[in-house]
Amino acid sequence: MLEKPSKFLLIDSRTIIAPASASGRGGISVIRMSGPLSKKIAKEMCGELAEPWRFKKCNITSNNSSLIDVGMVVFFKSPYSYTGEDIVEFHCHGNPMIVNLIIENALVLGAVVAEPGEFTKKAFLNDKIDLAQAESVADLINAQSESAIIAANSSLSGNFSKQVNDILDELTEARVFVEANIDFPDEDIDRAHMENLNERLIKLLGVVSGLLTSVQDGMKLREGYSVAIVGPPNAGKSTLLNLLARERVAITSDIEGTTRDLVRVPVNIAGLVIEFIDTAGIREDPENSIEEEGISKSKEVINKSNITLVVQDSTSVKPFNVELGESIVVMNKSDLMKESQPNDKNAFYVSSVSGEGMTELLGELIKRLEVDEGGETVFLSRKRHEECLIKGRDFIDESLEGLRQDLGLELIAESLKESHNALGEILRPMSSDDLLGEIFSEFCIGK
Ligand SMILES: Nc1nc2c(ncn2[C@@H]2O[C@H](COP(=O)(O)OP(=O)(O)O)[C@@H](O)[C@H]2O)c(=O)[nH]1
Ligand SMILES: [Mg+2]
Repeated sequence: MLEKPSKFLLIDSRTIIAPASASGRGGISVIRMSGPLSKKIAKEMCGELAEPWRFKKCNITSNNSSLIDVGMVVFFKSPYSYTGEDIVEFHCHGNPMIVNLIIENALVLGAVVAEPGEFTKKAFLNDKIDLAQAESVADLINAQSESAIIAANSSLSGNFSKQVNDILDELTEARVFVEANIDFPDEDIDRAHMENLNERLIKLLGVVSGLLTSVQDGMKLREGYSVAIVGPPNAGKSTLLNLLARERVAITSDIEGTTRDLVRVPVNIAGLVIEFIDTAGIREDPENSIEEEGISKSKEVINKSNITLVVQDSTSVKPFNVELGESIVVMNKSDLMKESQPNDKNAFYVSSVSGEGMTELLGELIKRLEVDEGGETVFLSRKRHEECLIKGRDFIDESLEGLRQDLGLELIAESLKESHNALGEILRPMSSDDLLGEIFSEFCIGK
């Protein structure tokens, strides 16, 4: 028998409250309260509320009836609210003291301070959103580029979840067929049906693998890109970094070995956040152990970066025998070049002093880094999603192998069940409190 998917039952009597807007002074601050006591507490502080989902201008008073603020108050009636519970929002003047007074009064009347991410956790537990969507709420708040915002919104609106759900539906159908035939002897099972199962599983394997690729792109977009700047000493790596950062973040000089520590600068280019990492120059015979350490750090950075810019002084190219992954050769100091000097067709000639050639270099960089920007398949994703998809894919593969080797339907049913469980975990983990704790603890308070 197929087991029913596990479903959380939310028995939560906590009425939680927290500021929903960032702390500090501003035009307006928003405080959010969710739970069974929300309406009652709000009435005690503000008098009669307007009908649900309508703002009402209210006197917000403390428990000894003194006026804290005149603000707008709105009631979201369960189940049509973010958390699925009764929610009240106070929109008050943007003063942290006012925010604190409103919260303190609500606490006296029975509310408790919300934990980080608790509103979204309630939304998840009440089935308003699945776990991948809940994760995308945090990603949207933390997004640092337009691409990341678009991708987080894509996940939040359920594009990623829908693809996972479609795979789960397909797996359910396959499982129903397999389980229904388990008790029949082999010769009674329609061969055409078995072939059809085989074809469907091959197709499904392709779909899961495709989604895995999108997820891996989404992980890169979420984590941001990093580009290592390496090359021989004095090639102008730090000068190039300063030009990219539009400020003097790294010390430059014509003394070799000036840069020893890594200098990291996030730069927003064409809607992507790219962290450039300037490194110590690498040469064959470092003069002392400090420099040696800088060089070994550079090698580590090369391994962790998405792409490496290998910077050379175009007027005096030095040997640079370091193992590189994806890389672009940058011939720097083009302003000092004499016309007769040979042109390396595969390199990008720039001047970190005048900025000449930078547009072409950055164009190439973006082209090489680019994921499917703005495409509908882009969503922000995490290692967790990747792990579930890999597991799910491998179990489908195992079931296909079972079919090939005629291992019997019990084993195939078991593989399909494992695949279903692994992929289901993306949207709704079976029972892992630790996982939920880990995911929601990275949220800010009030979300
Ligand atoms: N003319 C010219 N000088 C440059 C250029 N880039 C760097 N330099 C100079 O080359 C020297 C070494 O630069 P630096 O950035 O410290 O090199 P690094 O060791 O690779 O980090 C400094 O004196 C810079 O002013 C460039 O594009 N044109
Ligand atoms: Mg340097």
